[in-house]
Amino acid sequence: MRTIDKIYINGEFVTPKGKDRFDLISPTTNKKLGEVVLGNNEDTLAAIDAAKKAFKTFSKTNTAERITYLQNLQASIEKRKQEFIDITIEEYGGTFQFATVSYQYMLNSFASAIKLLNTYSFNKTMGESEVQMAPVGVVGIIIPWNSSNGFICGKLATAIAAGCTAVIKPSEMSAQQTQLILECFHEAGLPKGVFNIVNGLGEVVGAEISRNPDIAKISFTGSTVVGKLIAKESVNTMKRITLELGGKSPNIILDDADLSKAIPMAIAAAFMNNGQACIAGTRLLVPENKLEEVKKLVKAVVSKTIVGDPKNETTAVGPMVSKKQYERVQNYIQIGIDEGAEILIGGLGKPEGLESGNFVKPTVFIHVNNQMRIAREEIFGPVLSIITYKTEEEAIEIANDTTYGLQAYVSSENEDRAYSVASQINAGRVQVNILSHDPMAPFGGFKQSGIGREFGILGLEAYLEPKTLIRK
Ligand code: TXE
Repeated sequence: MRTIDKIYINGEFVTPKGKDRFDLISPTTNKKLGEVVLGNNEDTLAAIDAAKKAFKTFSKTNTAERITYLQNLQASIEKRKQEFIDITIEEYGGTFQFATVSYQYMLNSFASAIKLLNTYSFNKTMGESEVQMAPVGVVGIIIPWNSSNGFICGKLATAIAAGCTAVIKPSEMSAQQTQLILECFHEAGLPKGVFNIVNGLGEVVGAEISRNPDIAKISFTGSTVVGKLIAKESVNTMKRITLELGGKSPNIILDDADLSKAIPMAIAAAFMNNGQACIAGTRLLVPENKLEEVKKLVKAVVSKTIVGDPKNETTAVGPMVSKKQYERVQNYIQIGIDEGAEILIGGLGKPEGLESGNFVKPTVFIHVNNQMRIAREEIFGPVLSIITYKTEEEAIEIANDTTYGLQAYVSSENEDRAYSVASQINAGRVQVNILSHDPMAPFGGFKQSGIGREFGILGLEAYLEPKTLIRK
């Protein structure tokens, strides 16, 4: 049993003024792992004040200094790889495979921020004028539980590259993961107040960050519902906002695709991170005349998908993060049944022998139409809907018939054709015959999947304000 009873303000681990506690529960066993003491409003104000003071000097640092800080942060996490993997598995229920990828993502976030800084010019000439790209100010970073430290690194690396200071509010469910990264970052020797971390509830700590006039920008990853609340609150003080929200990503299998490659990739895209991924490919669009073949292959791949203890290196799908998330996914499976979709494999209840954790049977629905709730709403669990189409045009229409637009996938043996289809999909990123991530390219959503982009030059510029200097 472990109690996380410190938050991080102005370069020090301090006892929060808040007294409320939140239980940390293992998703694999549902046994209590420990507790976290939740910060309150006063704690949040203290963190914002520290970040505001630090901004005065940190905003004046030059590129070389910021590169050194980023290198130090990166080095601080390099030494503790195994601990990051272990804690992601224990506290979040991420599989060993996911925890390993997630750790690499953390390192890559710093590497790509350093790479950007090596070429980016904060002084530009536009027209007859000089344009200075100035750091926007104190940034509020609000993140969820589904890749906690990955999100902290991605957002903090960019904030620091831009010369901003930050107040970070992770999910209360990720307190042990937060504690580990804090111990590392503390050793990196950054000036006091450059980053501050307050554990706490969204409606307390997150809400204060959203309304506080000293926060200039918010970078948020989470649900569309909370993204809208943050956007409404932020507009009162004209904060800049980057919102990375939900998705209902289509995966178009074109009629010339090699199904022996495309289907295993589709299952991996749907069930990645136990299905708790904003980019999960949850709508599989297949040519009507290939349905029988697709059904056979999907059944074969899913029945071999190993569900179970996330520690096991071969496990592909671990438990849902919480009982609440398990129930949410069960509820959606019931909705699918009630709507008249048919279960090809999986279904309600827990897999045999895994009753003690929040395990869900990886579930695939057929006979889904795109108007059903299981095809329109983000489930955030290992649930895939197969939808058939007759023509390429219809496939594109179905793909785009969604309120979301974060990611899409296309499979075809003909790259040019796949590219042409990809270019007609309204999504921030389309993966053609691959599952990958490019930390130098922008990432973010069309429509209700968010506002703005992270990563690459556009991601960096979201933390900068252009200042035009017109001289005689
Ligand atoms: O996310 P929330 P939850 C989706 C997914 C999931 C559902 C609920 O469908 O089932 O959201 O998950 C903070 N002001 N995604 O409830 O609530 C909160 O404390 C300011 C998609 O965990 O969006 C946490 O730190 N902040 C997603 C963060 O917002 C507030 C990832 C995200 O929590 C707040 C996770 C408020 N009023 C869930 N209320 C993705 N796109 O990857 C809460 N928060």
